[in-house]
Amino acid sequence: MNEDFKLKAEEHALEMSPRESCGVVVEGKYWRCRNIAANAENDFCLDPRDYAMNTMDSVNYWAKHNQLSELEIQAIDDVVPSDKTYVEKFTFYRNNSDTKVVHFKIYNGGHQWFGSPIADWFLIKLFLGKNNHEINSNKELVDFFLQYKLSDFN
Ligand SMILES: [Ca+2]
Repeated sequence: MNEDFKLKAEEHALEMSPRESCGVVVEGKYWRCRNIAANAENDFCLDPRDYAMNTMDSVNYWAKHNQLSELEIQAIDDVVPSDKTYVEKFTFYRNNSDTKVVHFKIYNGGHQWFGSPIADWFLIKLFLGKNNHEINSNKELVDFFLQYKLSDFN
């Protein structure tokens, strides 16, 4: 096992002393995190902004975790060009397996619940960005999970 992460953690601890240092180890690599504890000399609290993965890192993590070696990228028809957003569907899969990781990438979209009529309200769009009308988040989630049975996870 690679012990490099221990050296990186020790190095970080020495730099931060007398404050507590903190970090996470992901796949053998040490990632520094900020300590946001009120009493950082005796306690630690990881800043969640430091260990949250961006969207594609998260998608790739779950694809790798599930050993999904194949990727299909499907452009969804832009049937509502007036919303100024469009979609690509990324499906990670493996032959001879029902396991999938599906990601809908909305280009120019906001931080929205896509397809919701409420997401078109002026103030919602003002604060959260553009809605998309090629997909409906509710429908995609339900359709995805209906492919599986609870007994699949025993
Ligand atoms: Ca569109």
